This record gives sequence, structure tokens and C-alpha cells, in this order.
Amino acid sequence: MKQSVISGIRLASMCEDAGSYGMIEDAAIAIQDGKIAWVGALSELPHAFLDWERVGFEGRLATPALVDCHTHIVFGGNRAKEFEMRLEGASYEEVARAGGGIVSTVAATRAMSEDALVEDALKRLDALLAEGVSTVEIKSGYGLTIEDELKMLRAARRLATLRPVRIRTSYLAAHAVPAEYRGKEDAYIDEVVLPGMEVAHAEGLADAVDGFCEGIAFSPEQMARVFDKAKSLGLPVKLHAEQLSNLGGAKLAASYGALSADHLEYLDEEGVAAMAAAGTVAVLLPGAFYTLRETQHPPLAALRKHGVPIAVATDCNPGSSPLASLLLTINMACTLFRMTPEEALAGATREGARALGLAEEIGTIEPGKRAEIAIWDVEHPAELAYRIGFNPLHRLVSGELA
Ligand code: DI6
Ligand code: FE
Repeated sequence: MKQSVISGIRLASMCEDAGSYGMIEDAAIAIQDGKIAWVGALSELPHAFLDWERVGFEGRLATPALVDCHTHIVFGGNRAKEFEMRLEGASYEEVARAGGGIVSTVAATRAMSEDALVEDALKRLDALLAEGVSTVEIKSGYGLTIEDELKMLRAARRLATLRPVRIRTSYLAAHAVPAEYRGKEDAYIDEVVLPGMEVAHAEGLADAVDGFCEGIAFSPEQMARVFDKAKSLGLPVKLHAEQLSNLGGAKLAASYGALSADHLEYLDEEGVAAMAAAGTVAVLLPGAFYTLRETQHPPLAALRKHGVPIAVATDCNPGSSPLASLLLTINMACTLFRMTPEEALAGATREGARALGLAEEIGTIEPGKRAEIAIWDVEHPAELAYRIGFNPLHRLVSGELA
């Protein structure tokens, strides 16, 4: 049995309703077998823990390890060419309709072996982990054949055997219509998306089902067919919704009890209310907003008013968000979306965990949760949001994952 007490920390527990950041000055955390046994002021540490091994951090800040709840880090190639095109005036939708965009990454991903995808994704994963991330969600969606979608999910699962990280996978075959099915979206759903989901589920490769509900991708009616199948398999759902226009995707997702609806720049109040009623987390992705030079802001005031939990994530992908820094994402959530540093940090810890259905396990520092704790060389948690391109991680303590 492994027992230790972390002390010499200022703790931002990020527990809800525990005051600003859940701060505890001069705190202690007792850890047993990778789980948090006790948290509080060091002066109140119960006798039972006094003879446990002590690890001190000289007054550094401790927070929950970060959670990146929306990424596409497994993919082939890159889209620097498209970046140039957009700088010459083409819009994201024009690039997609001209055969670029997601579909070009599909060609590169199909051409790569599982091994090669793993090796490429490790570079992006390592960048995330270097900033105190312990949990990463990874989507398929660049294979778009059953075999290639499974290949992506297997690559994603393998990453967890190569690094100390918790991976959650999402089956995203409904990400784009591949060239061979252009104009035959429903046939693509029937012949690839639905049967592929069955196999992914049977092989334990999918923790959730995702889709892209948009004019350039799938309609709400088509997504409903995908979600019906997910429901029949007992898989939770989530959705890329209201990113470029308002099709009512978030409302649809909420009607299926979705874990999250993501992007949401064009979300209306009706969609917000539906999400609030369903407990669906709003995952905001400022990296895509920034990269696409979007001007429509997600409806932060309405999300707050209705009490919708708000997560933030990198959306790390080769097209709309080539961003592998969750700290920079937190900064962008504040600067671009006007979230508070506390909201943004909660978005990359507690609410990111909630968006993955992991709220009982991680995301805050409290008894019963996994001991996944980021130790930072900063004094105040707002420093994590305020600097740009600066990584103050001192150490990640992660009992089980290490
Ligand atoms: N929305 C996005 O921002 C990414 N996927 C999606 O549905 C973009 C994916 C890409 O452009 O490769
Ligand atoms: Fe995405």
C-alpha cells in the first residue's frame, strides 16, 4: 500500500462552491494508492496521516492535472498549404468545398500505418503532457472507412500504453463525407458510420460517439440516425455543433443527453436552455475561433445565465486548430471569449472532466478522486491564464498513471 502526504503547497482545488479557485493556503493532500484520502490545511492534518511519507513543494501552487476534452491529435500530414490559401483570402468553407480541408487530411491519414500515426501523434501528445495534462480525449474522423476509423482509434488507445496519460476515445466517422460518397451522405452513414460504430464498440475502441453537424458535413436528421445507433449500443454522445452556422445541433445533442456540445459560436438561447436542462457541457474551442478568424463569439453570457457548465479544450487538429497547448487555450478563452481565469482553469480541469463523463474520478482535488496533481512554479492561479508561451509546470504528480 502506497501512502504519502504532499505538503508545502498552495492549493487551488477547483472544487465547486469552495470559494475562489477552492484556494487553501499551506495545504496538504494525503494520497493512498493513487487516490486522494484527505485534503485540507496542513495545520489540520489528522494524526492518522502524520507518519506517511512526506513530499514537500516549497510553497508552489498545486491544481488538478489538466484535462483536454476535445482533440484530434491522431492524423496524417499537415495543412500548412491551406493556411497559405486562407491568408490569400479563401474561407474555411471554400477550402473544404475545393477538396481541401478535412478531406485532404483523410487522404494523408489513410496512407499511414497505425504505427506511423502513433509516432506522429506522440509529438502532439508530448506537447500537451509537458503542460500538466493527465487526460486527453482523442477523436477518429480522418479515416472515413471502417478500417481507417478503427486504425485511428487503435492508434489513440496505444498512446496510453506509451505515456502516463488517460485517453478517452470518440468515434467520429460522421466528421466529413469522403469523396467516394459525395452527394450520398445517407449511404455513407448506412454503409460506414453505423456498421463501423458497431465494430468499434465491440472491440472496445470507442468511449463515445461524436459528429460534425454543419452545412458542409451532416444535418441534424442525419446526426439523429447516428445518435440512435449510439444509444442502442449504450455509448454516450457529443457533437460539434453551431461552429459555422446554427442548425440546432446543440439542442439535438441535448435531447440525447449528450456529454457535451462543442464549438457553439452560433448557439442561440433556445439551444443554451436545452443544454442546461440536459446537463450537457459547453466545450469552447478558442483555438479554432482564433485560427479561422471567427468574429461570432460563443454566447458566454447566456451560458452563464442558464448555468451551463463550460469546458475549454485545444481542438488540436491540422486544419482549424493546429494548437497543442492547453495553457495557451486557457489564455485565449480569457482574452478572446472574456472568460475569467478561474472559469477557464475550471474549464480545463473540472468541466473538462465532466465533459468526458469523468467528473467522479478527476478534475478537482478532493477525497475519493484520483491523485492527479499539477505542481506549478507560480504564486496565483491566474498566472496560468495570463502568460503566453510560458510553461511553469514544475511536476505532474499522478499516482496511477506514472
Ligand atoms: N470542426 C473543427 O474545427 C474540426 N473538425 C470539426 O468538425 C476541423 C477539422 C479539420 O479541419 O481538419
Ligand atoms: Fe473538433
